[in-house]
Amino acid sequence: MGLHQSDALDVERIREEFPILDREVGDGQPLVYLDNGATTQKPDRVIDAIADYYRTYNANVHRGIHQLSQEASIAYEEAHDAVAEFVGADGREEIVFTKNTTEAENLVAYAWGLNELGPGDEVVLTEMEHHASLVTWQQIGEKTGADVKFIPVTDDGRLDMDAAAELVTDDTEMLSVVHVSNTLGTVNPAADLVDLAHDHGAYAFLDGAQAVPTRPVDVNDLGADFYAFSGHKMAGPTGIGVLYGKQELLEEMEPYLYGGDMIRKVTFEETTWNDLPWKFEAGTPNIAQAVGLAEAIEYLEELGMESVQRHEERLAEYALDRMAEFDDIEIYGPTEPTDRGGLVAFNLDGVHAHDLASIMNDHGVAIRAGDHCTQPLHDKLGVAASARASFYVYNTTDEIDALLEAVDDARQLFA
Ligand code: C6P
Repeated sequence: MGLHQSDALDVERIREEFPILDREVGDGQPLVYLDNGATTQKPDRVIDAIADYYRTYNANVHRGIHQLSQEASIAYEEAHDAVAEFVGADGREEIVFTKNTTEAENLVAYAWGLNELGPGDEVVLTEMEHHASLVTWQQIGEKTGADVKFIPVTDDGRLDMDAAAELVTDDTEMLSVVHVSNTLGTVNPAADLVDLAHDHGAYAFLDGAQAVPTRPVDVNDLGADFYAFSGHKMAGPTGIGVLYGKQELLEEMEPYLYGGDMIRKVTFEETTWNDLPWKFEAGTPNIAQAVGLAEAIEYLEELGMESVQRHEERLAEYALDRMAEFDDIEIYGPTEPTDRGGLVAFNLDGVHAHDLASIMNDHGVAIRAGDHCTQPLHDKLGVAASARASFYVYNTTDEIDALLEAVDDARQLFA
């Protein structure tokens, strides 16, 4: 059992592990960091693991027989094992390191979609997809002639599952769904959607960018064919993301990028591919970032992902309750905390989300304002932008109170 493993997270102790939380912003306000959906902060041990790699065993991987290269290669390969175990994959063969979730989406869209799709085929997405998936499949649709359809979002911010059952047909080749919406906070019924895809012979891709950092995820339990997430949203570094793919599918797929390390044998006439996952990891990879991600995973495992999820749910519930006290705050997404992730997007009557974020900033409160890379969803909601507070393991209810104080300030200023 890890140091922190218990029902509730020891937030005071956790905060000490994140050096950035000590800093002040503006004219001396303590930082209240509520922009974790965009990227989370990093604990000392992740920063140290990256520095230790550069200080003591920096070398390229899979290219040298000298000791440093061997040490770096082992750490890089073991990072794949750590990720595989964390998300319940069968082994490192199923874990491809990418730059981020976006690159993982593009990898499947290009390596699979471009080769397999054609006129008459359908790709089904949802109206709450992030641009990383929406724009990517839209482009693949344009290039291949495949139709791209969208499962509608209901007024209470959930997927219309009756419409989903109609939209997914035997012509559907891929169902790509966000596991936890970065705007509505909705936790989608991922396993049911995977089953729906499989009932029609389609593959299922889950975008887990907001899910893996905040709750236990087991790709085998979900049955997903592909699953993607980013290291930087889970206390790890930027520059590293993960594509999980079922081994047999990755074996069949063409590579996405060509070059060094992804090959087995090259002649002037032809090339054969390396084993998984290296077949999809061309060129010098993000070694330091892989080391940092493995450390972040160990850290989260010590906290316990069930405890992380409960903490997120408690904060979301508190924020929803507090915001519900005010008639001039419109909340997007499910208003009950069930099946909801730890983020709340909202608008204050008469105040543009950017102005609100700017007033928050004056209070030392960091939130995101804009369309959160879900423009079509915002169109559907009838707003150009929203403000979004998103929580992580170090956030407290006091910080949500600070957010509400800043909202009050904005209310007075714009009254
Ligand atoms: N959402 C947010 O503030 P990248 O940028 O590739 O690491 O992740 C893309 C991505 C894909 N899917 C979902 C559900 C996401 O939330 C994100 C990233 C950030 O909401 C930046 S737009």
